[in-house]
Amino acid sequence: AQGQGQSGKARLYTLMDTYMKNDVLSIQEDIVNHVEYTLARSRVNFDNFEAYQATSLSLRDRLIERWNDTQTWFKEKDPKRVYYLSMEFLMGRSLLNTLYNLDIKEAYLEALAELGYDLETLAELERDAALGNGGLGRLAACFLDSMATLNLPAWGYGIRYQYGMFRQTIQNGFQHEQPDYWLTFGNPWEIERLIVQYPIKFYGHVSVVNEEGRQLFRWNAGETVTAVAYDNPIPGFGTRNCINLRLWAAKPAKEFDLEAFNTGDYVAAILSKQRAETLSSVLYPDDRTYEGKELRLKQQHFFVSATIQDCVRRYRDAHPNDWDIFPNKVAFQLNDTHPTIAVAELMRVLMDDHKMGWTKSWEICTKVFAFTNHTVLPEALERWPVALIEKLLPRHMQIIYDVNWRFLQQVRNKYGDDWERISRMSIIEEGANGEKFVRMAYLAVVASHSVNGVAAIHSEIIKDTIFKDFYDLWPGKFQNKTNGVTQRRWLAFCNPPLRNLITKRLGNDDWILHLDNLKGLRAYADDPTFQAEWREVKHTAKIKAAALIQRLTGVKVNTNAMFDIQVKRIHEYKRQLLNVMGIIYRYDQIKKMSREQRKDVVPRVCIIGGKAAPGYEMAKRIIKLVCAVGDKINGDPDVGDLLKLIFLPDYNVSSAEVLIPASELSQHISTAGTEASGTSNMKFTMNGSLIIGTLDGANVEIAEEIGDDNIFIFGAKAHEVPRLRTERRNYRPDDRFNHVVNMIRSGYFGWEDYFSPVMDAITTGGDYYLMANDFPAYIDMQTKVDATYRDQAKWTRMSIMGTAGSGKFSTDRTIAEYAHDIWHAEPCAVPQPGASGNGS
Ligand code: GPQ
Repeated sequence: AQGQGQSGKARLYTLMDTYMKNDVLSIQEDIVNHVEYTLARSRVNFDNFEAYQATSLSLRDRLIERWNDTQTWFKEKDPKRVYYLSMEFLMGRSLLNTLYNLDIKEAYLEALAELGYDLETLAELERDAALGNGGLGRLAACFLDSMATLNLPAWGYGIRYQYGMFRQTIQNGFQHEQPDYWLTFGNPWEIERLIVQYPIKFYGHVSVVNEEGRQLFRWNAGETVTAVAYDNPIPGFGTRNCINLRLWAAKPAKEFDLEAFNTGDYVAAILSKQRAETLSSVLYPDDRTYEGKELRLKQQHFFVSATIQDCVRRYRDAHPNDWDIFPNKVAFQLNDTHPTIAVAELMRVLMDDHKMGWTKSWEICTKVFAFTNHTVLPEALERWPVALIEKLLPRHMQIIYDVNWRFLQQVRNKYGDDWERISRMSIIEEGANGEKFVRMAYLAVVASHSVNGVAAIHSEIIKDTIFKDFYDLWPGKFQNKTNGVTQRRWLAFCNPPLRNLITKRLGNDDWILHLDNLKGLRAYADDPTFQAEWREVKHTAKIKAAALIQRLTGVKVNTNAMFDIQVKRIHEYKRQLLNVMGIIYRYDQIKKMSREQRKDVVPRVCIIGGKAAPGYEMAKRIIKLVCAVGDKINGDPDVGDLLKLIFLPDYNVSSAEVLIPASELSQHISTAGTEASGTSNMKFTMNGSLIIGTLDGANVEIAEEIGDDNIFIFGAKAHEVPRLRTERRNYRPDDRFNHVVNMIRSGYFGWEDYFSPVMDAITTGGDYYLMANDFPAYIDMQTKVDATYRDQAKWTRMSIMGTAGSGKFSTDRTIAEYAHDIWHAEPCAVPQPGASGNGS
């Protein structure tokens, strides 16, 4: 009877009130309807994978309701929008995250159980969405969760790669890369928007035309591809808001090349169009090394151009012919330099497509762009050859030259004819052999109103080093935004026993939205009952991780040993080598002990995991070294359960969700000044793992928050590193270090020829990452770790204090700071259904 007699809009709004129901029966109906009508399988006979698909599709329906309501609401309220531009979004799985964020996990669990399906089993069937390499991509994913949860009118924009991060297998101790064709069985979470399409231009040439007495530049492209939108709903926690991650896929352009058509080569004409799809097909698996590949630049322009067109279109729908308030309605955050071509693209759109003058266009640009830097490693800084940009994006190259010319005028006005400074600061770098490059980071700094680093120490370092001249010129542009992680995925959802224990002790689960509340646990840090429960929770997680280890490696580990974990991309600066060398030293010590002495050894399971970029030889050798040392130790009856070394293959978001809760000690041991922030350090701390680490990245702030006594800090400080590097020549390494080097060199673990470049790098090769320098402090600190572990009451206290002190490291805090200090954006919360008539 409800809504009877209504028609048109009124009737529609009434119908909108009948949202999908979340009782067990309705959920079951929705699932089996998808089995039958979407998957076209029989509703009385479907396997686990079909059950996973149908379950996900039924959840997607629920997400779509929220998505539609949210986007309708945003449209009506017209708040300032935030666009997070990133080449990478390392999302992982969505099933459990959606169930938890929508707070319908229990109902689904029961609904599925009654139908004869186990939710956990189904969840395991989902492929990770691994559209990212590591920290930078995972940060973007955590940001989306917090932006949705904080009700910000924000969207993510990126690329829908068909091949995500490669799958790593270990064969005979060597890394092998397998393609990750993650879409093989479809992706139930995305919404294909075939009507949201934009043309993306490449190559060709620029001509000047006169129109209405003005010079206009016209870019006649040589190649056009189409960008098609795929929307991925991102639900917030404890809110109805559901934001969007829009990923672009390349398709052939609609317009066919009639000339080729007419010459009779019809098939060839069509086949050449199919090549457009390769543009968005594969994620570059190199972490922090700039490669300079043309396809990579194409990918950058492809997703940026589609995004700028989409955002400008959205703005103009709301504000036709009024550019003045564009900066009040739009903010673009550049996730590292990868999307920096957006600066030239927006200038081009404003000047060439919308006939705006330079000054006004530039003013708009400098108000809407903000830039985040994620590394100071020189090999990561993008420098595109001018010749390449000129060929691929001729109009953009002109614009970049113009930007640079005007910028250098400004520098000259301030500093006079200081040619050295001018050439240092130039966006165009002139190489020794006359080759010219565009320094993308400088373009990003010049065009942005805000430049930030990702941890306090890192934000200081960029002001003193890579951006020093820019900081002198514009001190007010620079800020810090310390990274965070979402405590939903990384504590509440991946570690239910800990979630329950914390909630029980704090009396409520408000901490899932207000992580600072965890400090309430400090009062119980010494409480023996609470400590016992805390250890029990850890042990439960260790059992789960041990099962994963056994499944992936065949090795059975003792869950009463200390779980010591280092998982992250393999890179020399992260110093997995320091970890292995420490393990070799430990092994050698144990070997030399009497039976009696061995009784005092604290048993350890050392776990190292991470991928090496396929072309990074040194990193691959380090993986082989870990495996070779592991083989030796794990098969040695003298050692038994006292020490194990596991290389865990294919480290990814899903295995992190199992390993991090199980960790008791985790290693964050980069050479001080090299790790911009690190984010797994935050996840480990939240989950009660103690850190052994250097004063680098966010470790510095973690130590501040949890207290110096609750973390094992060792090694050179960032400000000492430059001097220590110059002193390498005369440095006499400690005997213990030399001994370990000799063991490796002499073939104790086999493969001595293969390992010799690794040993050369840290000895005769100059030891850039200061392995020899930090090794003694590292093993001494490991001795202290063992002593502390023997005192379980003390250890547990430190563990609790870590979790209790990790409130700062929520991306909710990080995102609130970005919104306030950089984006000047306000929350825009969708009313709950019924609250105010569905936003009608
Ligand atoms: N990071 Cl430049 C990446 O994961 N990939 C990259 O290409 C660059 C940086 C990391 C960085 O190494 C970590 O220290 C940060 O915690 C992370 O970005 C997020 O800021």
